[in-house]
Amino acid sequence: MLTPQQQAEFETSGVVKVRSVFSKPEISRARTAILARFEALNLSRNGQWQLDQRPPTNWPDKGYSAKQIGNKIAEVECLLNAPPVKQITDNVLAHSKLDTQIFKRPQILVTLPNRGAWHMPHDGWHVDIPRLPSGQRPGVQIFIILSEIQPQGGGTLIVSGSHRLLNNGEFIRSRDVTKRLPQYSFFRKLMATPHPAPDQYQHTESDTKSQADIPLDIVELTGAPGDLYLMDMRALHSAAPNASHRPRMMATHRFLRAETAVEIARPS
Ligand SMILES: O=C(O)CCC(=O)C(=O)O
Repeated sequence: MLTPQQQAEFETSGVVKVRSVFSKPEISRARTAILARFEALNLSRNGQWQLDQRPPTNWPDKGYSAKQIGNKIAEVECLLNAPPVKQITDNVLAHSKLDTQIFKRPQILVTLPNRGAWHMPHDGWHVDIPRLPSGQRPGVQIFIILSEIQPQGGGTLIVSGSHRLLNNGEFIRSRDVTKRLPQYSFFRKLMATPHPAPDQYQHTESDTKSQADIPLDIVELTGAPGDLYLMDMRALHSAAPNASHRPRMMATHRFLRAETAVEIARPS
């Protein structure tokens, strides 16, 4: 499924986009099932959003709580279990046996429109697993786009290149990865408070090349329904405001190597 160029990009950046992985009917089934969950909150009807009466919320309020919607949706699980996803994960995880206990099921990522202009978040940057002594790629996270997402439309943000930092043969807890990254100026700027205004937010070349010539950049997950992104689970990432007029709809799942789960359970 991944071309040699996509594989090379994934190695270097820790994130790569694969277009048109799913058909319109496959995506439509998942969208309809998700929208049905929002009906009970009076936010959708007959498979369409009904947001006219609802004022936009202030970021980071996504407009509902994840508990109200739940994550157990067969039509979404069906996408994440589909053969192309298996081929891609096998490809980048060298056919490793996977753990299914730590991350049991996919997650729905919906952000209803937020009030005001888009801004780069300064908090909320995180990784979902520790850095591990083996330094192996621990797993990959798949993001599937379920509705058109334009720039500043709520797509997840990922720091490309960040998966190659702090692989020192040490066990570093997830929250300590976030605390340690600001030793590099790129992350100091990214997480600074107060944060620069969006038009002043710029990384210089020296910021992006600060560590062993590893290029760092922010990748915003945008695209068309059916597109997929693959992220190395060591990459720093964050949710982002949705400054558009339509809900951001994505589904995600984390594919963790079984060996990683063992390493997490018994850090050396
Ligand atoms: O895009 C989002 O809402 C956040 C995604 C995220 O942080 C994650 O998957 O860990």
